[in-house]
Amino acid sequence: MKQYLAYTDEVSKALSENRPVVALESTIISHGLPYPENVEMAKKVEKIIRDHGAVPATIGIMDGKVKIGLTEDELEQFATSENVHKVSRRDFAHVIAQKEMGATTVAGTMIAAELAGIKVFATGGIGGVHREGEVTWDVSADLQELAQTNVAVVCAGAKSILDIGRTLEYLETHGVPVIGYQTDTFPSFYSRESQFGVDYQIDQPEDVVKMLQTKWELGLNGGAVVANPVPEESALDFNEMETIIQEALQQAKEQNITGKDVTPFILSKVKTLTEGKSLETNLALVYHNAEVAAKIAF
Ligand code: PSU
Ligand code: MN
Repeated sequence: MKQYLAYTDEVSKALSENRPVVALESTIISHGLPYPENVEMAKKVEKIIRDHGAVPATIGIMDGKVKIGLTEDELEQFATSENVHKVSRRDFAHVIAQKEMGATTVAGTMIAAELAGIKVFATGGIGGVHREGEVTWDVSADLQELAQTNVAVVCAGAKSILDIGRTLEYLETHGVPVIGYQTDTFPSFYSRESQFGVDYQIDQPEDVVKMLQTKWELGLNGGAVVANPVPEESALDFNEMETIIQEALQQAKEQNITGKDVTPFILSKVKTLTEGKSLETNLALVYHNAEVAAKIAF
């Protein structure tokens, strides 16, 4: 397995010295945000993690290797290249075998993080059960990865483009704990609230660590969701977002967008419909998640 992993010096040193490392995904760079905001985000997120005493490991696939940590030049390539696959579990082996470029989703990044021995991962929001998922069966592979892979994902909840209730049901069925970091409400990405609660509110990073260590020492495999609401000053109104999301979903339907194109399509429509406000919120919540993940990393 080791022959497929390639570390940057910074990450390899941190891991060998048992220092805290935070994994970061690359789908958000290649398919989640527009250029140049994507590369600015990628660099700033790494800086925030370093400023909070941990080492960032942005994960992506290139040259037949899973890169655990990317150089600035590689970040730029993920931000600008046209031919970057969106890599979830099912795509992982093919993209490595063909030596193509692959941006890892939450699921793909969790796989890589576990292989590298990284326990904490920061992102924007997880994928989930899509609205009308009972008809389309569109359920993100992120959920099944959380069911089986031992990595904690710090995120701003699940976007209300999804069916949040069914997403939480799926996680419950698969035994994935949903922790509210300093909140008892499951956040909906752009907003701090939703109609749903969390399983447990935990207020201190060291108590999140205790819970994760206990889970994994007990052999209870699988990940955990650490839901961290977007900072108040950057949050958008839940009801306003609902209207905009309805519109974006309608356009996706009319244009027959399916499969892995659904999430990027809706994100970009929401950005247009909010005149860029959603992009600012998206960046703010990613930065906040990076900070909290750096505090939790162990
Ligand atoms: N949420 C975001 N931005 C993103 C994604 C989710 O706010 O870019 C990406 C993540 O990489 C996530 C993926 O793992 O979308 C889920 O895609 P799908 O629904 O196709 O599984
Ligand atoms: Mn999907």
